[in-house]
Amino acid sequence: MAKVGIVMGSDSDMPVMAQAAEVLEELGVDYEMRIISAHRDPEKFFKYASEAEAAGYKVIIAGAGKAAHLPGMCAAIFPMPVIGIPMKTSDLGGVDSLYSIVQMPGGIPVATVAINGGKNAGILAAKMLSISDEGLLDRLKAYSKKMAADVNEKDEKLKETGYREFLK
Ligand code: RP5
Repeated sequence: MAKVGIVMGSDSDMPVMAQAAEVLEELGVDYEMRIISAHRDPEKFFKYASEAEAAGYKVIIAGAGKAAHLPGMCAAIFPMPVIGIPMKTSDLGGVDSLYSIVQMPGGIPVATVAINGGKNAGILAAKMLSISDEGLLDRLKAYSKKMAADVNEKDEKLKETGYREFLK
């Protein structure tokens, strides 16, 4: 049963939402991905959010752009954590999406990541689930160690070669 629901307002959000899916796969977390627009198909959206707990989701990652109401409306209905991803937009650069998602009224939080922050949304969802999953916590620790090793490897290479060779 998928523990994370990944939902986006449009297929144009897919490249960013795929980053969340990829990191969840890497960490061995099951997810289910859907395209459901709160604005264009509100009835379907309401059904999705109302049935999400019974479907077994423990966290929802919701991404939207412009007047980005999808994450906030998920949080209004779903009783467990909702992570919001603001999409970069062509007219206002994603600040429109960011403000729409992050400025929730008291009582209905959305854990908002950076504009186009799909990867961090996936990691944050995994961290939430790791509170009650020791195996996942171990995989997250290994993921962090690998990141440190990767950056150290680059630093060693830079020290060895100098920046001109490094850039080649
Ligand atoms: C939102 O409107 C979507 O999340 C998307 O980011 C934005 C634009 O949608 P499209 O016009 O690209 O379908 O609902």
